[in-house]
Amino acid sequence: MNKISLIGAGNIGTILAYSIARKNLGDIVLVDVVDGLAEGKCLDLGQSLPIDKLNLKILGTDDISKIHDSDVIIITAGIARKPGMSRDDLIETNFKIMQNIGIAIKDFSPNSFVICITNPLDAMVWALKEISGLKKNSIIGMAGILDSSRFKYFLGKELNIAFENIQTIVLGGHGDTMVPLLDYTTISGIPIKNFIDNKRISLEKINQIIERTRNGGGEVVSLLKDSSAFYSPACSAVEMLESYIFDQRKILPCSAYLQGEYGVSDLFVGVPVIIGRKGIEEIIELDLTDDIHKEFNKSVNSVDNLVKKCKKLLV
Ligand code: TXD
Repeated sequence: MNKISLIGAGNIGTILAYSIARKNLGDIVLVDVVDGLAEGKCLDLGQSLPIDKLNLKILGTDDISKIHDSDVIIITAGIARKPGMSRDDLIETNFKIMQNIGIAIKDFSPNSFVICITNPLDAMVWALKEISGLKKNSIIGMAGILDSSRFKYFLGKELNIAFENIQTIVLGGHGDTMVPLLDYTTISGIPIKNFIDNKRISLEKINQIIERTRNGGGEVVSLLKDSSAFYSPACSAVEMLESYIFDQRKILPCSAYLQGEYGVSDLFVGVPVIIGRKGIEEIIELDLTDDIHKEFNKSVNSVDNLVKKCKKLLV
């Protein structure tokens, strides 16, 4: 069985542990700094195993050294947004947490495939790579699958078409500057342009959906008040996890370390990648129109500004 360590036993970590157990994806180590939190949740989760005839090993602990020799590590440790907060407001607190975790990965589990979820995502995954020393194909950020799924959800509801028929990609940083790609949006292989030309949906409505996608996280936070989204982020990370452990080689929009691709260097930015058992096996470069490239570059700049803050915190 794969060893899957989850660092952070909060909202997303809990759904991750439950989903991984139900899918029997591997033995689970759940880590949290709050006394008894991971232990209590794992005791309860363990007691559900006999009901579904599952026999995986589950350990809840506050001792991060238990992540040793993990096949996969998924990180949700950190504070989440409250209403009125931007993802960027989390940077100082969550950077310090990434520092501690990066050192632990380096010391106890340097050969893992690491999926970071903690916000501000593109900056936190950059910090983790910097501190842990992981190779660029072994560390990735989860955001684009969630953002693309939000776009598919709103579009599917508007068109009254099955979500599974909608293909799309969201590029760029995980924030208000993310770039949903209409040119690469199809419904059962039919370009979305056909639906606009046939007046099944207006461009104005699509732009409203793009805006709602950009604010998708904030909309949930404003309703929940003291937490942010957790079901859809957890499901997004599980899709990445399965592509890795089963060597599915799926093309997925994820935050990956770029070294010249899309004209970007030394930053993690949301782009289409192939995830297989070797980790990030390929970064796929798309042709972008000048307008979209401008939007993409704006998003890259917002990531770069956050990474600059991390570089100052590093010293
Ligand atoms: O698409 C995306 N990437 C985003 C990510 C989607 C939604 C949420 N996004 C971010 O994920 C969110 O802004 C947070 O930064 C993380 C985790 O969100 P979650 O909702 O799970 O936060 P919680 O419920 O506050 O859980 C965080 C847990 C909490 O139990 C802390 O005690 C624990 O992290 N924590 C730690 N665990 C281990 N080690 C350390 N150092 C640590 N510090 C805090």
